[in-house]
Amino acid sequence: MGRIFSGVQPTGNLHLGNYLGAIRNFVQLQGDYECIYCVVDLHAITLWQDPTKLRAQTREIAAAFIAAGIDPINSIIFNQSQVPAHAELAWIFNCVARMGWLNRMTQFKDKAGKHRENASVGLYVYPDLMAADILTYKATHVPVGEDQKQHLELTRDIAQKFNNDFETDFFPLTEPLIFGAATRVMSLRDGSKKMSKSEESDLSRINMTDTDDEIAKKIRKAKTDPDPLPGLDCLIENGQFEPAFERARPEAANLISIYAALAGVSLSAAIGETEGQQFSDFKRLLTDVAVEKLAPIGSEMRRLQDAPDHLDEILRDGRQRANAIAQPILQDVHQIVGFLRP
Ligand code: AQP
Repeated sequence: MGRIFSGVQPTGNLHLGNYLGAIRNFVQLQGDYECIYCVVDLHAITLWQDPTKLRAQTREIAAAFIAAGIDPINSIIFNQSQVPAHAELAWIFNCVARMGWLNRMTQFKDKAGKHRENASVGLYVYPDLMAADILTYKATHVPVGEDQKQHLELTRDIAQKFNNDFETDFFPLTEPLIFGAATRVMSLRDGSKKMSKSEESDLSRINMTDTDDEIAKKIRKAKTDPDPLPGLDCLIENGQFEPAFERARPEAANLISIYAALAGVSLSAAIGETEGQQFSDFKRLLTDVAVEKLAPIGSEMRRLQDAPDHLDEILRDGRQRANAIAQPILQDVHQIVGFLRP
């Protein structure tokens, strides 16, 4: 049985993109893999976080995992800072990864923007910590959204270089698992930008804890174009959108993908159902399915967050189980690198 590792940052505003691109897939993979799901609080502080909010946001992600259907008995749920192996292995990987590799990371460029000199060093070496998260457990597969593909490639480069440098085959070359009808959910206000927790406008995203009315309002206000919904000629053979169509009508492509993903149908089935509709009608359909699928998760999240002691107990149990896997692997790494054990 392969081993899955993946994480979500407790940076607030958990949204539909995080759910469709990642968390929903985490749920599906249980049973076929040994699953380790982490609230990556060390990653969160690469951008400043208010300490009180960080604690609440950490519990929010744990609640989302459970509310979405991750079983904390079979899968491991914990927060990253409680397993020291992540930070220790990240340091070793800081010494394996090359500056040139990190300079190519688009997420750093996007997040640091014009203020590169002012960005934290942590934000720059974020991908090394992500490689450590995964390889601390020798995970074989990592379910992520499309935006994390480049970091997964870097994880493989780090594993390969470590193995070459120390003439070993210790670390696996981890495979990304990017699947589902919405691997890259875009902003509701601008179809060229990804839906994101840090986007200022709350209208740009559907949060997992939004009420039915908020979901309906955000979909009603979502940006569209003047044309009716497209027919099947906007798809290519593999069932994906024609790139030229996506470039010309990014908002239409995004809303149809969200509808297909939430309704659990293929893009071609969604298009077959909605071809020629006006956006006003389609938005009603989309609202119904979004409320039907998301409202129960949101209300279960709120219920769980009202019992923080129970969530903390789950995280404590997860931490012990995660440590039990990570520590022996880290000891082997110490041995390979040549650290003296007293
Ligand atoms: N828009 C998205 N569409 C599909 N998948 C997405 N993910 C994030 N945004 C989308 C996936 O969600 C998982 C957890 O993401 P994260 O918490 O580590 O942070 P992120 O990738 O930086 O996502 P955000 O939500 O956009 O946060 P900010 O605004 O802080 O950058 C990952 O598997 C990610 O691929």
